[in-house]
Amino acid sequence: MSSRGPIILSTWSFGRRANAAAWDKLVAGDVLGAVEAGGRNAESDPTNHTVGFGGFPDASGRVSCDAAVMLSPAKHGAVACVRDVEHPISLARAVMEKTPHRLLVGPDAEQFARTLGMPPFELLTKDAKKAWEHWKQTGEPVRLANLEDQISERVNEANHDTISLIAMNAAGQLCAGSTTSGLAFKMAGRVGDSPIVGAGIYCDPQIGAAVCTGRGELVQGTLASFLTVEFMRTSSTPEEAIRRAIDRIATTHGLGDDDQVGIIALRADGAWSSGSLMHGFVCSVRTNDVDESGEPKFILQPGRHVDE
Ligand code: SD4
Repeated sequence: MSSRGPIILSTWSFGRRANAAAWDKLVAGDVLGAVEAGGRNAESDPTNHTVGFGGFPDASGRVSCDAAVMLSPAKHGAVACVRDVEHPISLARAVMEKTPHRLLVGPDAEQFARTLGMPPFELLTKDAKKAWEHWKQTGEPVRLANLEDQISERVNEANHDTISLIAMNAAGQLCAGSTTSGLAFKMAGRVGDSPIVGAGIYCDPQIGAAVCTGRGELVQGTLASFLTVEFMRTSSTPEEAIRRAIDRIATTHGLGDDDQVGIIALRADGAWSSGSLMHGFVCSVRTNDVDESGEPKFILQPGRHVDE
C-alpha cells in the first residue's frame, strides 16, 4: 500500500483511538506531537493493561513504564523503568528535546520529570492491583469477572497492548514512538524493547520507520525495528522487509507457544505494511481515506494463534 501522508499507523485495535487523538496534530504537520498525543491517549486509558495508568504491575506490585520517541538517528529520547509518571511518552520527548542524552532510567528519570513540573502520579488502579494479588496468590492466569480484559501468560491483544506508532505528515516527515508498562508481572527492574532505539522503534527519515510490539525479549536480540528499516533499504517492499525481520526472530529463537511479535513498517515514500509471528496481532491505520484496524498483511506461522 502506498501514498504519502498524512498517515498514522499504530499497534492493536485500540490504536484507532490513539490515531484519532493524534489526527489533528498530524494534519497540522506536527508528527512528533501526533505520536505523543496518540501515546498519551493509550497512557490515560485504565482499561489498557499494558500502558501507563491501569497497566499491570511488575512482580513486586509496582507499575513501571518504558517509552521512546524518534525522529532520526540523531534525534530521539527515551525513559525506562519510571514508576510515577503519568505520561512517560512526554517525558521521553523531554529527554530528546531538553537534554544532551538519549535515555534516562528509574528514579533519576522520575526526578527529571519533577523538574519539568510533572507531579508524582499513581499508575496502579484497583483492578490492576486485584489482578496482581490474584497472580501473586495463585501464580495462575487471572480470571476476574470485573475485568474486561483477562490476563494470561499469553501474548494477545487482551494483555499485550503496548502502543507503538509511526506518523508521517503530508510533507513526508516521519516520527516513531512507543509507550508501555511492559509484560505483566515481569521481574522488577526488567526493561523491554520499547524504549530501546533499534529494538522497539526505529526511524531513519531517508528510509522509513518501524515499530514492534509483543515479547520484548525476542525483539531486543534481533534489533527488529532497526533490522526492518535496514531491510527496507534493500528489499522490494515493506512487507518483504518485515517478513525477513520476523524470519530472523524465528530462526534465532526457540519460540514458545505464546511468543508473539508484531511489526509495522512505513517507508519514506508512504508504502507500509505490517506482520507478525503468528495470528492475533492487529494494526490500526488512519489516512484521509481510511480509519480501520485489521489483521497484519503477513503472518509467519498463520496456523498458530495466541488464544485468550
Ligand atoms: C515489552 N514489547 O515490554 C513490550 C510489551 C508489548 O504488547 O509490546 N506488549 O516487552
